[in-house]
Amino acid sequence: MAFDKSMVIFFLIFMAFCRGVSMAAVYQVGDSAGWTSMGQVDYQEWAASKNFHVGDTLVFNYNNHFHNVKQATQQGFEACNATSPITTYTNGYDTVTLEKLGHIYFICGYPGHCEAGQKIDILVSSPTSSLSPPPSTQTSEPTEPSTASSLYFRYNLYWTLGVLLAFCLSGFAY
Ligand SMILES: [Cu+2]
Repeated sequence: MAFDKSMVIFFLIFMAFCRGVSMAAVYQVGDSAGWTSMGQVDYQEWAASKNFHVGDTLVFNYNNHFHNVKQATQQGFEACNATSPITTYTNGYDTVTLEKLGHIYFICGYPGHCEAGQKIDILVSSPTSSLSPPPSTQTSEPTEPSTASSLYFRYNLYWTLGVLLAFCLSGFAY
């Protein structure tokens, strides 16, 4: 069973790596409308329609004569207070990589823009593994598995590895 356990661990690392490489997404905030105060985009609705994960990238596309991007605290976000931002971006085409789980808040620092709705609350969640069966439940089963079930488990593991490998490779193809 030790061999199987090490395989499982390898597997989880492999999967995390694979997902990290092939599943990282780039989102242009507000899609084609970009980062604007003109009311074309409901940023809360936009954010709610996405699933953000660690490693994903946000792109803020805007005219930097009229807007900027300030990463705010939750209080700053709620009060539209841009006086003490965590980070300020002013390029007009700013990319922000989501580095940790939880909420990350952005507002526009120009007067009235945040109040007009140019603010966004991004919730970064951990990826849900929809493809793999949970290997931990199998390994935590009582000891003394019969030879048959052990063989079956190992066979299953290789099969799953093959499927995942194919999945990852197909991910790279896009
Ligand atoms: Cu603005």
